[in-house]
Amino acid sequence: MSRTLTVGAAQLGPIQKSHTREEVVQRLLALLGEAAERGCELVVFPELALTTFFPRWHLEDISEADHYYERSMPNEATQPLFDEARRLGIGFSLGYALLDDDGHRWNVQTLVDREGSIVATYRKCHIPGHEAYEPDRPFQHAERYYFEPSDQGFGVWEAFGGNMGMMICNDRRWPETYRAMGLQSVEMILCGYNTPIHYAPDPSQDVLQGFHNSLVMQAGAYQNGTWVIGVAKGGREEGVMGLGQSCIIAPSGQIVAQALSTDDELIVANCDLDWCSRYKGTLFDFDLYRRPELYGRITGQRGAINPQEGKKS
Ligand code: CDT
Repeated sequence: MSRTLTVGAAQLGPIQKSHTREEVVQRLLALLGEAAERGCELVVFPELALTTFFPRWHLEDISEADHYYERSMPNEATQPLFDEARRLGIGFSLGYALLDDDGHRWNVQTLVDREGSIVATYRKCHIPGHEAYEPDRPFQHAERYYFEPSDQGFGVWEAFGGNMGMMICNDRRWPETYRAMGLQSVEMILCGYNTPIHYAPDPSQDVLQGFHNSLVMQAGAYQNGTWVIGVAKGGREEGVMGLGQSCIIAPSGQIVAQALSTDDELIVANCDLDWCSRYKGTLFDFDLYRRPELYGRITGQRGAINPQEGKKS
């Protein structure tokens, strides 16, 4: 039986503060319709795909941001997306902010199968940016104020005929993200992102945003023998330019499709999940070649130490 999955990366252009959930869902539905015409079985939408990227503003009272969070999924605004996807027989993955019944705030991505059932909801593990207001920045990146880091880690789920994982934006920059899923035989990682071009702590990185984006996802795909589907919300949103460059990356590390615009744009690839075994069974045969007995620092330590510290010069 063929294990080729036709996947669409449904990049979004900007979502302004004034845009309603209903307007955004109409855009998602248009991309879903195009995906159906192009034969997709799974469509991946970006991180925080239902609202503007609100962590760019710091609000003294966090409850003033409550309207940016979903309280359940599906809900009234997103039910049409669930209904249409089910009617078309297409699965999808959607990023959004979740305020749960216990008052916890998560940055999540949900995977929905072709029958419309939720497979899993992943909580972002690496929360970038800062917590306190930083007046010198042209815009904030206060994700650490708005979201808790996941308490669940990295899962892999059997769905769509393969082993599926998820990660969200900044997670893609950390090799541990891919390896934690690689060790669970992941064959496809779905990743939504919002990456501002301007990085205030070190603006020399601005011109490298596109390079770093593909660098980390191509390396993660290759080193773990997995497909990676990276999907942006890009373009000028509330005056802040976001990176597009959504891409579909093969287990070889090669980019097989890439968005050309920073608008709503669907890119599609036929992803052969059996391609993964060519890497997992050879160069990256973990069982044969890994040296976990030497990797203790990776889980035992967070920050880097200086080996010279405490030593006599
Ligand atoms: N959304 C998100 O995680 N964005 C970060 C921006 C850099 S940290 C300010 C990213 O890693 O792309």
